[in-house]
Amino acid sequence: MGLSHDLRQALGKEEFFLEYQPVVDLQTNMVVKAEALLRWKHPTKGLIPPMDFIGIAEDNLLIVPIGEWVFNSAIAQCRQWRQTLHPMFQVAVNKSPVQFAAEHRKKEDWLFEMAKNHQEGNMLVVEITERLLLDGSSQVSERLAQYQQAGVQVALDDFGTGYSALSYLKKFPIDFVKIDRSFVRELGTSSQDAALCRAIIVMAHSLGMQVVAEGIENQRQLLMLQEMGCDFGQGYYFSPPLGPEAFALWHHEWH
Ligand code: G
Ligand code: G
Ligand code: MN
Ligand code: NA
Repeated sequence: MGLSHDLRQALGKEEFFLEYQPVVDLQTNMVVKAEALLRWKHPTKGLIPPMDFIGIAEDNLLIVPIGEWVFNSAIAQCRQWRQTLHPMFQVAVNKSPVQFAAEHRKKEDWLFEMAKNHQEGNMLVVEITERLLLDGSSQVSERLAQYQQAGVQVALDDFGTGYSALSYLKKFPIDFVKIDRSFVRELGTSSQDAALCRAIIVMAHSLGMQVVAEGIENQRQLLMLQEMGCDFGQGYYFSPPLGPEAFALWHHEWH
C-alpha cells in the first residue's frame, strides 16, 4: 500500500505531531512566538517530511482535516504556553492555497468559532504564500479580513521566491513578511543578497509590516540583519524545530 492509503489512517492513529521553532525578537532577544511544523511518524517508514506528504494530502483533500488538527493542537499548546512561558505567546501555522479553496467550499471552519473569542484569535499567525494572493481573489481577501477581525495575524512566507507582484502587499492585510532563507544564506558573502534583504526590510516597514528573517545559521547573518533593522529571526543558529517539551526547556534556558 502507498503513502496515500497510509495517510488516510494517520489522523485516527495519532501519527501526526507538531514541532515548534522559536521566532526571536531581534531587537529585544525575547521569544514570544513559535512556528508550528507538521510531522508524520509513519509506523514502518519512520519520520516522513512534510514535503513528501503535504502534496498528497492536498490531492485527496485530507489536508482539510489535517489542517484542522494542526490548528487545534497549536491553539491548545499556545494556551498552555501563555500560562507557563509568556502571557502573549503566539503560534504560527502554515496554510496552503488548497486549504483556503477547500474551506471556502465548506463555508464554516475553526475561524468562525474563534472569531467569537478574540482572545483565542490573537494566539495565531497564519503563514500564507505569494501563490495564494496571485489571482487577487475576493474570497481570499474576505477570509484574510475575517482573520484580521478575529485578531489573527497574517505572515507572507518564503517572500521573494514566488511571483513578487508587489501590488498585493498593499491590497491584502499582511502583518509580517518572511524573508526566504535563500536570501539569508549568502548574506555574509553576496552583496546582492544583502541589498535585497535591506530593500525588503525598508519596503515592508514603510508599508507598516514587520519582517521575519528565516534560516539564520550564524552570528554574522544575525548581526547584519539586526543592523538592517529586521524585526524577528528564525533559524538553526537559535534552534531547530523542537517537540513541545524540548521547546519549553529551550525557552527556560534562553531567558
Ligand atoms: O520544517 P520543514 O522542513 O519540515 O517544513 C517544510 C515545509 O512544509 C514548510 O515550508 C511548510 O511550508 C510546510 N509545512 C509544515 N507544516 C505544515 C502544515 O501544518 N501545513 C501546511 N500546509 N504546510 C506545512
Ligand atoms: O517554508 P517554511 O518556512 O514554512 O519552512 C520552514 C522550514 O525551514 C522547516 O523545514 C525548517 O526545518 C527549516 N529551517 C528552519 N531553520 C532553518 C535553518 O536555519 N536552515 C535551514 N536550511 N532550514 C531551516
Ligand atoms: Mn512557514
Ligand atoms: Na519559509
